[in-house]
Amino acid sequence: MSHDTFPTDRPAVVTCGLPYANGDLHVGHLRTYVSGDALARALRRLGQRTAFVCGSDMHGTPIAVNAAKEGVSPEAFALEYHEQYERTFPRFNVAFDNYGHTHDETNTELTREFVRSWIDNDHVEQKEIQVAYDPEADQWLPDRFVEGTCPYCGETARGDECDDGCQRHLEPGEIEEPVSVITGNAAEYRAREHKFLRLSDFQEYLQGFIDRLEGTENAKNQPREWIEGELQDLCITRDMDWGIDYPEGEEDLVLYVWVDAPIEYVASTKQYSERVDDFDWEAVWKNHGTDEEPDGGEIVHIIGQDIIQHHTVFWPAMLRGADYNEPRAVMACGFVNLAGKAFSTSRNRAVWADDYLDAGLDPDLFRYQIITGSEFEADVNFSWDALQERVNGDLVGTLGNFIYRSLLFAHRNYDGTPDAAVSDEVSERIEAAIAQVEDSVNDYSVRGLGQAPVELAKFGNEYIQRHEPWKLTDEDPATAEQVIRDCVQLAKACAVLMQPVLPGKAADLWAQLGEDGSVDDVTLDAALEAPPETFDAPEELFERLEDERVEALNADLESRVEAAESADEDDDTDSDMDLEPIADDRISFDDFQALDIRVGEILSAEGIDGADKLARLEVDIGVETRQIVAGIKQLHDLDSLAGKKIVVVANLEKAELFGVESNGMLLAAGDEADLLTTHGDAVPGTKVQ
Ligand code: B3M
Ligand code: ZN
Repeated sequence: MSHDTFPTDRPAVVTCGLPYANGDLHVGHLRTYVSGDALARALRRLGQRTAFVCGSDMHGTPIAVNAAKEGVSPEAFALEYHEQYERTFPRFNVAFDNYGHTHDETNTELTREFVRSWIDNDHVEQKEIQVAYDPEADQWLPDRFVEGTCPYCGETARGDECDDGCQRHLEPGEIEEPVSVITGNAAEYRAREHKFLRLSDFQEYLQGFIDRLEGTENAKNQPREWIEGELQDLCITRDMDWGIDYPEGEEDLVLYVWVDAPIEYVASTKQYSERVDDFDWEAVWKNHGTDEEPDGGEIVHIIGQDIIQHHTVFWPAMLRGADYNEPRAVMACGFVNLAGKAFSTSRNRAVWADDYLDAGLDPDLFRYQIITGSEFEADVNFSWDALQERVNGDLVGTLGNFIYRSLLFAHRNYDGTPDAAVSDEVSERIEAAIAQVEDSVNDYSVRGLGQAPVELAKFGNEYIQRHEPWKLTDEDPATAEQVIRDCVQLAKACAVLMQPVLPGKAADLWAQLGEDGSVDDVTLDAALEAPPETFDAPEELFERLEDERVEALNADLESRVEAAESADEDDDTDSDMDLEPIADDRISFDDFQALDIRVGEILSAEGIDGADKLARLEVDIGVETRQIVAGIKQLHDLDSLAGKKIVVVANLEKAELFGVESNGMLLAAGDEADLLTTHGDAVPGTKVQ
């Protein structure tokens, strides 16, 4: 089945992955929220009835652990962050129709109903499994209370996910060599009864589902491997106090956080439809189709790429098992880096949401930069320099410049919109821009939503330049009127088209045009409707971000990072005791000689999309150029690596990492991957011995 093109006559729900109520938000976290907001707004501009909902994720082990550290209850701890997020999102013009949380009554009730339906539909079974246990703390160790080795890839992993390695979800009992994070002792495995959602019941259904699913390529393709393989049952209960109690009697069990979290998408929609007259949550969420092909409203999930499995395997099975509709699309975004390197909240290497706002910067500037900085699926870089480039180029130089010069000319010479008809050329160009927005929505490209108005303004600037109306006011007043009439129409079209990504600025422009009502309420056709006859003198919509300002913002960030790093180094000197002992086994000189170690020079380095840590390097090792994959993506500014000398093991067996061949290994020291280099003039290819 293929879906009807947007807009459809069915209600839509757009959701964003729920933030864990577990810490301050930085601008990297905001990518999915501003993108979801832009998509929801664009759907409405297309005339699609759309609810945009989200909520805070209040449960799970990280919150329980952090609350305990602060000596407060998990509920009080999580509520404080929930309230903070509720205040922060609107300040970035992220306008949820409803923002709830997973611990509220609506979600608690609905979650229990879901579980009861699974039980009634015979999808739940009880099994004895091995669960990690800390005998000293006398406590079960669910999820992040235990760390160990991933059975699939051998990386260090936490109890329920291998977030440093293969990114797989891990079931209780799977992690090898388990260690308790409470005492640091080796954990024991003990037998325990738990409840499972039998995912194998949904195997065939999920295969059909994944063929119907729309969204980004990563979300459509990555799950195939899981869905086509044997589906493991999902353990839906945990030995914990904090969470939603398992509904049927078992008092010492709560539901796994990933059970109640996505159900909040439904609960939040329900809360919204209880507040308004014209939105029926059941029309969207309940299944109005068949068992094999559920149907209802249009559900679009916007998430980070690390939770694709949860949204394309577990969640559709959970919905199907309770006779609910299925997602139409899942959009999964790449990582956000800060000036080429990963955000690190522990090192304070972050631009916090409040830092951005406290700097007095307009939220729309950030929205535009992060949305147009790359395709949604790819990694994107945030930096003050990148922001400056977008603001001074696209927003001030193109969009703002075109609108201001057009409206100023119109106001001065005609007191508003000149009395003439819009030319065919301009109305066709506006129609093309409208089509670009419609296509971007249907292609799930939020980037296209940001580009459409700026490209239209670029056309406008060329159009003005081509006709030079300032020369015509005396010589050929009719043509001058015609040209300016076109420009005012283009400016109005820009207001309508920029509303999804730049909603605050679109509202300002709407007011400058003397329009009644709100640009939030119009559809794309308004781009072709006549602007008011008169309007006041315009004001510049955007201000340049000056170099001094950017330098100050950069200096601020750098000093913060340096302060955190030197605190870290102090810690390191204290922890000499942590150094690993020298290996007992001595190797022979011949063994060492067997290694072919060479000086190399990095020619280029780029992150591997979809891989958290991996980068692909082209390295000149004298005799040839090698492609090497290394886990340095988050640890180095990849753009600055070209030209650096490194040391490479050249005769290591080839390996394939994330589908990319690695032909050699670079040498680096420690957790920060401090790259080994040379200090003299050894040229690439020189043997290290
Ligand atoms: N709270 C955050 C994450 O894993 C998690 C998302 C829940 S979405 C239903 O990215
Ligand atoms: Zn793994």
